[in-house]
Amino acid sequence: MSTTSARTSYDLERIRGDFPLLSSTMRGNPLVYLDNGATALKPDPVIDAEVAYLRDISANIHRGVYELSERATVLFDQARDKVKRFIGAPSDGEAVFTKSATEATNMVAFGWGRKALGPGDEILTTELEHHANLIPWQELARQTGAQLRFVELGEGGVVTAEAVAAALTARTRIVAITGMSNVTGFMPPVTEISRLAHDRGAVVLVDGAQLVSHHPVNVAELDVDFLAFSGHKMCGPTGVGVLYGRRALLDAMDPLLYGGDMIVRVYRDHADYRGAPERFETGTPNISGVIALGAAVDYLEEIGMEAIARHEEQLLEYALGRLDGVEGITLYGPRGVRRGGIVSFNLGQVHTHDVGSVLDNEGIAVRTGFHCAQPFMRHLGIHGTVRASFYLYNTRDDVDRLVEALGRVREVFG
Ligand code: C6P
Repeated sequence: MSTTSARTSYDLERIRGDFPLLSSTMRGNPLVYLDNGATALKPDPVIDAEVAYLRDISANIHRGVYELSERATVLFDQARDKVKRFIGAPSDGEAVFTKSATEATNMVAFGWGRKALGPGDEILTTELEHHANLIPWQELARQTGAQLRFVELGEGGVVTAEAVAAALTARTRIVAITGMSNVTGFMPPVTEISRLAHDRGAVVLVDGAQLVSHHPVNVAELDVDFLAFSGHKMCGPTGVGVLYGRRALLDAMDPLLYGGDMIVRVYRDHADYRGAPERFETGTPNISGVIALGAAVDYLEEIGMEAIARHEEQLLEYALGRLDGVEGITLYGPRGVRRGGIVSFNLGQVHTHDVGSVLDNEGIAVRTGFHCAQPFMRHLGIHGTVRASFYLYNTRDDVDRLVEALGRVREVFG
């Protein structure tokens, strides 16, 4: 098996051994999983942590005085500490468990935005965004009379600090921007953007759904006010996500849901609420998912996010080199800028779903279509792309299999 670097001690073979699905076959071929942008495969330690809770603990948190409930509470709280450490949350920052990155952006749009925005205020975003970081802002603008504005994109969908500076105004209340495009892997200069936004008195929300799983993230260094991400894209389970927020902002924010576990005292006609994060986590949370997310953090940290990012960078370079040589291919996304391990392309006039079907016949899983990013597709003047997205366990052999299979697409569709 090829590794992407002889210089690092990145043990690709061992890593691959941790993921049971990587030894499976699909349509009679060894699986090549290149849909990590949609969700990541899960390693044994994550699966084991979730199963161990379900089998050996099963109790609810924060409610019982008996041992099983205490064990569940300890593991749940430990998972929050791990997540906070993973993203470098400063002491005045909090990590709220949500069901997804989508829920996290909605919580900010409606919990914070409805109170903070009024007619004439501006929400600044980009056409690069996943719908999860666009539609909540469209809806917020509709409900508050605020205006949704867009940063002008550069060649290949680049967002520059200069373009953000040009779009910011004295009425900008929030800049909602992706940390990494799910279509091209492009990573906007978030630290500079935060500085520019803060200078104008705007807050910054970064959609970290792709960024957090693939790159070291430190919210204090990025100086962001909110960060939304999902557990399932970082080797954790589905149904659990995170909203990081500065405490002062979270304290000023309304929850989306109301009920048990978020309260201090309840009277007939009103209740006193707890502070963040509990105020935003009413009802029984996804306890097994949160605990397994904690295990995913441990797993990624043991390998090292720097090492994972380097591995993917090298793999991307290799993939771009190989794909550049495929006849009839159009590759999207900027070159020579910071990019995560995602490649989007079209092959001649062949429909993306047809490409995906041929690849599937070869055991290769990719995503096809508009990737929940229709405005960006429109910007590119296309209906969709074929997307191969890499993660810590992908190899050069995977890229070679992809390139080979694209040859089959050409044979089938001419
Ligand atoms: N993108 C993809 O294939 P959820 O579904 O809430 O876990 O994540 C939403 C989301 C938000 N932002 C970005 C940048 C994303 O990529 C995603 C999820 C998947 O690209 C599924 S549509």
